[in-house]
Amino acid sequence: MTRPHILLVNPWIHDFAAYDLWARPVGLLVLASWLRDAGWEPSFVDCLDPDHPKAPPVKVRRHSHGHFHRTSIPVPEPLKGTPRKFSRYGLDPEIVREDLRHVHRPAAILVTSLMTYWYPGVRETIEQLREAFPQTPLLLGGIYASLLPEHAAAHCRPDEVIAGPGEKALAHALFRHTGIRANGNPTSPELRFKPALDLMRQVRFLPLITSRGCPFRCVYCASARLVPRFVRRPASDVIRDIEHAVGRYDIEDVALYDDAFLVDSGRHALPILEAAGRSFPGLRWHSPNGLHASEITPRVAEAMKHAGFETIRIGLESSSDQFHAETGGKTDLRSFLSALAYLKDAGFTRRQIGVYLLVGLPGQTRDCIEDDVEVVLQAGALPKLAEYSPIPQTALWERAVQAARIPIAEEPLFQNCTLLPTAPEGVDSQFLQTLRKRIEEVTNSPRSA
Ligand code: B12
Repeated sequence: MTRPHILLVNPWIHDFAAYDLWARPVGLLVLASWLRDAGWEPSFVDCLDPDHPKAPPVKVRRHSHGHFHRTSIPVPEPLKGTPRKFSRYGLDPEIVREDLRHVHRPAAILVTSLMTYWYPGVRETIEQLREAFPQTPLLLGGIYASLLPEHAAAHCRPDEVIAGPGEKALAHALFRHTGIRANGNPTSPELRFKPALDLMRQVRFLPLITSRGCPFRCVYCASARLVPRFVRRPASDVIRDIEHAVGRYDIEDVALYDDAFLVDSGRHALPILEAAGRSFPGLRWHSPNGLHASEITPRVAEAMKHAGFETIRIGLESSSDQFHAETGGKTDLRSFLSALAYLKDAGFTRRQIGVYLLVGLPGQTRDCIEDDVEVVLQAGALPKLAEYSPIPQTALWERAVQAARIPIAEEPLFQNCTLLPTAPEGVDSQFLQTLRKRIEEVTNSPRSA
């Protein structure tokens, strides 16, 4: 019997700015593995594909990250007046249209989504898919669909919105829409972590996910809403997957997608990193997503160095202990400073240790932000200002709605971090530019280690 065909689609991004910081649609590719196991034949169209032969070549930076191809498009109505250019990131629509003409008619289409404020790209993608396959059931899932399911149903008009981790709900939904029953176990832990990398045109780096969710409940973050139970893959399986990927693809870089890679490191990250250091000496590791400072011990720092960590990002968010006590307690200043000392002892340089600082939170003053930057600079690391995006369904959401200058609850485009929607007077792009200049001056100075 031939396997039923299912088309998986990674949509365009519409935004002021987007950068391919090891960004791949891991959620969608994880579903592809499961679908394969359940008897389907998945194919994949990536509107962001940096390796499409018809797209202008993208400049790939050191360590396999790079720019997306982009085209200027009009600023959406609600954002009119924002003095910044707006773009569609990814392939030109004609290229995608042409590719869709060559896709064998699928029994169902799955579209993923990421940032809530990227929904216009999702909508455009769905419109194109409807043109190509008007009769085919189309299901929308992913982060935007999970955080704003009603908005997604009304504005993107899929046949169904599926919120949350897709595996379980998808089996039922596919049966309802196609009459095809999936076999296999949709929640098999083995498959929840295994993106079907072979569906990508080129595997430039390994997107690695070793755990889902996070045991912390920070008020500004949606991780626990998106994945209610923190689950981890056995370290030995992670190592086996890396081995497999290294054997099959020409890769030198690993990008971690975990929210809480280092938590309980003795049983998880340490065995992974120590085995990686022994078995894959040339591999470079990157964590564009923040790591937990409190989990960095001297042994963890050593293991990170030995494994080949190159890009470390720590989620400090604020240097104030009061802030941490009030928002989730994932770290405090003392733990952060110890972590930095251990990382430095292990041989990491300032440039390798970026420290995320949240800026634009409701009620956060300029003084607080300046203090945070100084603390990180003094400690010998690289401050990375991360503009706060208010996220529906998080504990901080109601406060953000109250504090916002623009109606973030009515229009997800206003949740875009670039707009600093909840920042108090004075915390604006000019202020951030001044801070970034100061950071550059200090970190570029010859005395900076
Ligand atoms: C990795 C990651 C990144 C990566 C890149 C991600 C990428 N692929 O492009 C990096 C580090 C670059 C990044 C950056 C940012 N991120 Co981010 N990121 C994440 C993270 C940690 C994981 C996403 C992921 O891949 N998960 C793993 C896969 C397996 O899960 P998944 O995609 O959700 O897929 C599952 C389900 O959703 C579902 N599913 C998915 N697709 C489909 C489709 C169908 C049809 C179905 C049925 C189901 C389904 O099934 C999948 C399997 O279970 C999430 C937090 C989280 N836990 O989700 C934040 C998150 C998405 N990021 C967030 C934010 C705020 C940001 C930044 C704005 C931070 C900042 N201020 O700088 C930037 C902006 C990026 C930009 N402008 O370019 C927010 C979202 C905000 C919002 N308003 O929507 C999140 C939710 C974190 C948070 N703070 O709560 N991010």
